[in-house]
Amino acid sequence: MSIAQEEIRKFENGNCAENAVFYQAMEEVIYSIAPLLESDPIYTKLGILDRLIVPDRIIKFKVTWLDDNNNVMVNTGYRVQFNNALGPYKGGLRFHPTVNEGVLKFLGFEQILKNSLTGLPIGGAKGGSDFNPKGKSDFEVMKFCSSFMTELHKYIGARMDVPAGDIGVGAREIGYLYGEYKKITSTYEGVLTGKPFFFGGSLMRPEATGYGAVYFTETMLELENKEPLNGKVCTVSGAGNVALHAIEKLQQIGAMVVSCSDSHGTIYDSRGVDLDLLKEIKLKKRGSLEEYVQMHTEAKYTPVSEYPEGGHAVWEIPCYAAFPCATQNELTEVDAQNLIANGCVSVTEGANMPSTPQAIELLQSHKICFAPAKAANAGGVVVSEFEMSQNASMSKWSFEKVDFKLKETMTMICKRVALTAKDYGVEGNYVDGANIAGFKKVADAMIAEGI
Ligand code: NDP
Ligand code: 2IT
Repeated sequence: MSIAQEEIRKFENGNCAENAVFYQAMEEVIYSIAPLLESDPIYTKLGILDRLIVPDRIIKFKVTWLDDNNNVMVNTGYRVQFNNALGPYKGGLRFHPTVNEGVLKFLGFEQILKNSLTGLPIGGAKGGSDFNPKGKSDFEVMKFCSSFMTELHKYIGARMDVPAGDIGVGAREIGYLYGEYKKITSTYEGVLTGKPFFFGGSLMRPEATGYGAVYFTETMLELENKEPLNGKVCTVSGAGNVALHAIEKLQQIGAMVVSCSDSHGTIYDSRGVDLDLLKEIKLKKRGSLEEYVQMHTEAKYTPVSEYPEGGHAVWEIPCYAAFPCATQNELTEVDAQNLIANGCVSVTEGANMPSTPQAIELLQSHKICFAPAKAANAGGVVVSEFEMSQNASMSKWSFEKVDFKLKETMTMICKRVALTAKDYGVEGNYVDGANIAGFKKVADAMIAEGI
């Protein structure tokens, strides 16, 4: 029995709850790439899949720090270095209480194929901690980040492994992590991306994932002969880095965004959401969306406790295009049924794996244009790689240059995914197209580099 079969057998036996999301991600890829494996026996002969699904290494460490009351706090830190066939390990850090090895393996595995799709020289990794930044003072976040980097710095480097942000890790955390790295190593190098602009960050890195998801959707709708987003009602979930910048770009191109959500509830504002207020509440004050309805009393706030059975309030809102941008498995079969019933035409995954397999199957069977995360949200890591290039050459690119190259890259990824799907007899299936195209490039590199 191959490792892949063995892994799936374990999953089917329900032995490894912690790894459920990793198996979910892996199973989708295994089904998608079947036509490729059948068409060329070299991949099976050289055990590429079995080698790809096992990370090169998992680093797990203790993080101790003092809170503001001088209590000793202990968290667990991780870095999953999955595959560096195409370039240095690359992928974000997530700070969230739900982080464990399984979550980071799912994210790291997706990242290998995502980074491959960009055509840029970057391998796949992910890391993070079960540390919860919510409710912590800036000083506590700084102390945690310093302690986290005290251990992590041993395993990263500008040409070895370059972490970035993800849920719970933005410019503030990257700044503290970078400060500690410099203190320990005395080197100013592009070892982290997503840095604030004034000490080595790239312009447009904060906007990149959200903007990129919209660029991808524009190309997909054009390729699928659907009407463009201009003037259309769109729904977005999440209210963090990805969601707010997706909203920003959608508004810039003339779409009407009527929703957003956080871990406590959902906003529906039929006149279009007030982005400045959302940024004030979520980015500046790190508050709850409930505050939005205090300023806009005509908007509706639905707390999580009132969500439909098995579903989410945000996907009950009629829309032309939906953008799940919060977290994994936030769009279920119930949600997909609601989107279909309300005439939705396209779903773009801004978050990583936000749709359940059942939801994807249902959406695709109803011919909804479906843009999978590893292709549609690649804009963040694309601009991260631009940041690495700028750091390596000690240069600064203009906003216009980064935006132009981001749009060009997202358009290229979309077309390549669509073409690959067509070549392998699954035209219009962007999930299979992304998995085949992403896998093939890494697999060919692994073959060329030997066992
Ligand atoms: P942020 O931490 O900036 O924002 C996350 C948002 O999602 C917040 O609004 C948060 O609510 C909400 N959220 C998080 N967990 C849950 C949950 N369990 N249930 C409901 N809502 C939740 O993260 P990002 O915007 O950076 O990341 C969002 C998604 O995009 C993730 O899947 C991430 O992996 C993915 N991604 C991020 C990239 C990046 O460059 N940052 C690049 C590519 C993908 P609250 O405010 O209440 O915490
Ligand atoms: O999921 C992702 O692509 C990210 N969190 C961004 C990774 C990066 O290295 O910029």
